[in-house]
Amino acid sequence: MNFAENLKKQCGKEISQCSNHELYEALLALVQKEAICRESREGKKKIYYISAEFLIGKLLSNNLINLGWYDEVRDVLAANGKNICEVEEAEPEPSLGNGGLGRLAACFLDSMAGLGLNGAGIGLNYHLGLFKQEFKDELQKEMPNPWIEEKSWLIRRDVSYPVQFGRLTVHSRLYDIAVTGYRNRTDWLHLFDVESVDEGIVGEGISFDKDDIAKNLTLFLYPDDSDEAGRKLRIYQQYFMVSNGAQMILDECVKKGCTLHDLPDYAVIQINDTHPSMIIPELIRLLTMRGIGFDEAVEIVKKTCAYTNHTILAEALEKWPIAYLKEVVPQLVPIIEILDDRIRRRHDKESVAIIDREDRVHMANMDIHYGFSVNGVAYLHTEILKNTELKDFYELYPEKFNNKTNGITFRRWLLHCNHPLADYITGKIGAGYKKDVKELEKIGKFDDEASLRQLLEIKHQNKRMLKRYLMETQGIEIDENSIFDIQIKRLHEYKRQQMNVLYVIHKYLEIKKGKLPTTPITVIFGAKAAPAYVIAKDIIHLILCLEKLVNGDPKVNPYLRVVMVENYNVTEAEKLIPACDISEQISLASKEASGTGNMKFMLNGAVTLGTMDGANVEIADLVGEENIYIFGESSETVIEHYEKADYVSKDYYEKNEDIKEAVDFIIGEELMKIGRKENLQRLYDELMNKDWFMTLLDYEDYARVREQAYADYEDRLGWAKKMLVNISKAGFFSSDRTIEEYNRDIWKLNGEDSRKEADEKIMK
Ligand code: 26V
Repeated sequence: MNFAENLKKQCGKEISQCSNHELYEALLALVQKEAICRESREGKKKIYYISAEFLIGKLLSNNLINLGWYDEVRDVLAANGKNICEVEEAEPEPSLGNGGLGRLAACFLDSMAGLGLNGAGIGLNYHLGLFKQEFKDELQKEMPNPWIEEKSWLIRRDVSYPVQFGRLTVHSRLYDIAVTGYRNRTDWLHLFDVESVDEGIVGEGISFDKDDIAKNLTLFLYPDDSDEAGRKLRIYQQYFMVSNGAQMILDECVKKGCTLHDLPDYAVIQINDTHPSMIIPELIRLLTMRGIGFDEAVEIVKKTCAYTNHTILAEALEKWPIAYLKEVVPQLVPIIEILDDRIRRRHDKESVAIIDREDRVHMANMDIHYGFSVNGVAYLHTEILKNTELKDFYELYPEKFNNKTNGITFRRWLLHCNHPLADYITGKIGAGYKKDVKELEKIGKFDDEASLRQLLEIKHQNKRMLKRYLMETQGIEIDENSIFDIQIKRLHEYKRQQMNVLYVIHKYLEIKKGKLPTTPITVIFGAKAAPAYVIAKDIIHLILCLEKLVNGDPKVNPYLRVVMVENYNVTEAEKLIPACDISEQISLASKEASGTGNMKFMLNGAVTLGTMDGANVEIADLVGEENIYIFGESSETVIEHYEKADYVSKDYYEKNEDIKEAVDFIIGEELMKIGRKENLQRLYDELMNKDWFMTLLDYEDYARVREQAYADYEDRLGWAKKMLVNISKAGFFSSDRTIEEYNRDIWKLNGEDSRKEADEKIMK
């Protein structure tokens, strides 16, 4: 039976008679069947990637690409008067992550399966995910984000484990999502859930009874942790994830013949940030319950667990009060105390203790002592960990530290999201780069005028598509002939959206005074702020007020527009990134561990405007200074300012007229008319009196370099050359490369064998 007949049979009627939603569900069923056929039980050792977040995005198109079905499905649909893009729209996006950390986990699963590695993801099935962002009265409102429909990618399994919290025992339910490898095997993402979860307890917005654990355990991702009940709920969620994960891992290994004494030959567990860190004491507990002596259990766990650090922000490193743990997971406390005691006996530095003097458990410290590997996520980040943040640990265990620069899957971030560019590249250099990204560099040779003009035309086409999308979905009008200058990422002061805003205010004032930009500029933001992060929400308020002011001013809006996209998520990113000219990566140097959006933009032909931070450092190194706009103080200087505590934002305000004018504008008449005094004044005060992430320190250089980028944009062919260099050098940032490095240095699975097996299976 050919594919069209198959699809028709699945639909139960003519394809042309189906709604897009019916077609989506029929395709989902066919993909799922095929994915299950490609499952492989081969491979002795397995990598378990355990993470509180998997920001997987919509799955239909990606699965079609990975199975090699995409073109056929598109053509069959088209032959029946249907458009694959419209069918894609019918799929809800699972919102199982906050940002970079969760998206990275999703890219890694794609690469693991694509490389034929025996691997799995372990996480939680949050029913309402991360909140849905709505704007009302220029403010962020948080709403539930239900994404699970009757037919979904979740496969309900006959697997359940008991998980004990003090006197309460809950029984889990496992759901699996297939991770189709690009022309390779299927791996699984295991998401644990409880059946007692009750969406009915959600009240106004995303409020709910935080104490009713059986009903709320897997309701939301990262519930608001600004109060004690919220923080405890996070511990409940984390323990629920790791206890299920640990029980499943031990069961799977035993089934394959593992005696538990040899667990490290069967399993390696990658701990994604500290959210899953309790898997260390939990595994020790389970091993001892199964008859292994305590000392041996500790040694086994040490050889099985590896930890990835994703942030150097002190406030983001988890430290749980031991009192909370005593209440939620009393069975782990004696184990953690022994682990701490053993460290305290051997090392007298307070900085490496697990339980500190205030009785808080430092989760990262436990990971470092009781795991065999510690990695950062970009060159500079790992160096800062070794030399500054985790210096005392690096001195103890230099052999454990290693760098794994992040990557992104090119299947989603090029082949799926930018068909025109992918087709262009394939036309020039063939399809080899899809499997071996090193080949992408060959595109760099096509720098003749005709080729560069084609590249510009592709960008223009993507800008027109974005224009249409924003008009249809959010009623926003933009000019496709303007420069698209984009900053999309979680809202955080260290990422410095506020610095971008100050520049926009400056531009607005210049235009009002009659100094017009040669090419109009569209500045696009997309960001969610944590519900309890007050200043971040004030920054959103400022952006929304500015959007209203600028876009509503007929003297200004032909030259400048501000857009804040609502509910920024993976799907929005897939539309925004291919249309971008300038990629804003402007974090305070030393603060952004890596960034991965920077890589996605580069791959899609945007030019970076950024600081020497995170993976921007590697991007700069690869493309050369001609093809990137770098500004701002170095990480060394910034770290020195913190050490000496000598940064005073007011000095910069007083020294520079443009800064003064822009900062004053925040509480000036025009914005006050639109916005709320409380929010704008608070933000103004923050910038004037604290500015912890040194916005004003870098502003002058930022504005200068941004002007330079806009000036250079006027030479379109010169700009296209920069785009080309960026695309051609992006191969290094494939997550296939990252995962190969994890496997080579940390996991040490026998990838070749399982790849061969998978290939043979698919051939059959
Ligand atoms: C967590 C929190 C929690 C509470 C208060 C503020 C705060 C700020 C930051 C975080 C970060 C959590 C970890 C994270 O998402 N890290 C991101 O990981 C990406 C993948 O490695 C990396 O590209 C980003 O640079 C890094 O920020």
